[in-house]
Amino acid sequence: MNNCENIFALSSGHGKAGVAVIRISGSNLIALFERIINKNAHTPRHAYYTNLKDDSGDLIDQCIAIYFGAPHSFTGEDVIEIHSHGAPAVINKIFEFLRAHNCRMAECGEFSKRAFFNNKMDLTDADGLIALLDAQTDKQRQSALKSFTGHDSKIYNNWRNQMIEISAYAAAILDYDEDDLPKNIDIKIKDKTKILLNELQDAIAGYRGTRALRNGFNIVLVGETNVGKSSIFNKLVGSNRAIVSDIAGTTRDVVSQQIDIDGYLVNLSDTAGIRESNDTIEKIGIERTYNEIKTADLIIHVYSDIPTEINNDEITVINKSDLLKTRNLKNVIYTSAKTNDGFDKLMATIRDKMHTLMGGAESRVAINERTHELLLDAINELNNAITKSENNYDIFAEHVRRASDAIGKILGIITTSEIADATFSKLCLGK
Ligand SMILES: Nc1nc2c(ncn2[C@@H]2O[C@H](COP(=O)(O)OP(=O)(O)O)[C@@H](O)[C@H]2O)c(=O)[nH]1
Ligand SMILES: [Mg+2]
Repeated sequence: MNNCENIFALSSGHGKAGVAVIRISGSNLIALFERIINKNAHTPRHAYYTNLKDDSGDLIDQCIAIYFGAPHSFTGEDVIEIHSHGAPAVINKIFEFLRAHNCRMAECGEFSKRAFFNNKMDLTDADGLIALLDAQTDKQRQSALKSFTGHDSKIYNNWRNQMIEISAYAAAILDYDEDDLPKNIDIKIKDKTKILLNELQDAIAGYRGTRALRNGFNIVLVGETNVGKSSIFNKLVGSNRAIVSDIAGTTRDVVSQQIDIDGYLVNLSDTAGIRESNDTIEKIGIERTYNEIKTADLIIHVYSDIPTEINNDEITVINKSDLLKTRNLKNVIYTSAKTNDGFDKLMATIRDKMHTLMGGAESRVAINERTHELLLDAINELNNAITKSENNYDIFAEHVRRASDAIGKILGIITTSEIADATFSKLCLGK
């Protein structure tokens, strides 16, 4: 990567807006900044009101411009922010001006990538930033912000430092006299490794919860045709999103809607009723129902009469309670999409299950697909160190060192440019 290039991007949203923020980053932007503010001197972090003119002296717009000198900026380089009026024509004209002044349009995530290479953030912070920019609900915002402001980075760095220390002591056992080493160091490092292994295993046990917190809690409505799944779905999302009809097999595709429950993002899906069918399209729909079930965090199994079996991992609902004479089953919720009966209880039960899975995840280290794999690698190596090294401390040291490498990759301390590229390309232009 060429750090000397000056890059720019629209950092605010696209479309008509009152104000647009254009950000520029580069290794030396003082001359450009003073050209923008029409002055021969400047104070960093000071908002200048300026009539920005192009090189033929025509006014482009009245703007605010701020200069952040390296390293005290988002990227760690010199950064200029131009706050202009938000019209696309103004933005294009400013882009033209910047191109004429030795700047080029940034690639996706290039600002963050520069911040990463200038040690302004590590990869777990970048993961947090990606999640923050995607946050739709308050809980997503809180969780992402925690990662972005270094909560995860601190935990991973702490684990890695301990592993490096253990590995160094293990390697020293063969090289140094017993008297030169701390007493019982062999026992101490094994104990420490076991504690670390437990901590990592505990973190990975929270993967489902942290994933649901970040990407949404997947609730899937399943059951036979005509039991009222689509009617319940519509009640829960608060609109007539899914088609309701007394014709069996009406819902033939998965209908999904995102809703916010207590600040948590929930992906609610209505599915095709499960039955034997010769209809090609309905069969595809039923296949999709099974796929949804695989990724579900919670299944609401809907019946309209006595259930064949009750699975305690699911919420069992008996709908059309308005048509029932008796309701004596335990561990089921009786609802009526017609009279609204039972919906308070259904919502309370959903909330309960959701809080159980995600509430605990809020204090944990965030894990995504990338970090999940690496965390598993680290666990595997620590496990090998404990169970497979048979008092050979060189082998023990090597396994723990590999575990520390896996954590180093999570942080991006040990990285190939592909890993960094994959992370930063998820960030949109201007970040
Ligand atoms: N009486 C009564 N009818 C219902 C209730 N819920 C749904 N229905 C009716 O049952 C039929 C099938 O409903 P639908 O939601 O399409 O079922 P799905 O096939 O499981 O999605 C429709 O005619 C609905 O109006 C209910 O609670 N009581
Ligand atoms: Mg339906």
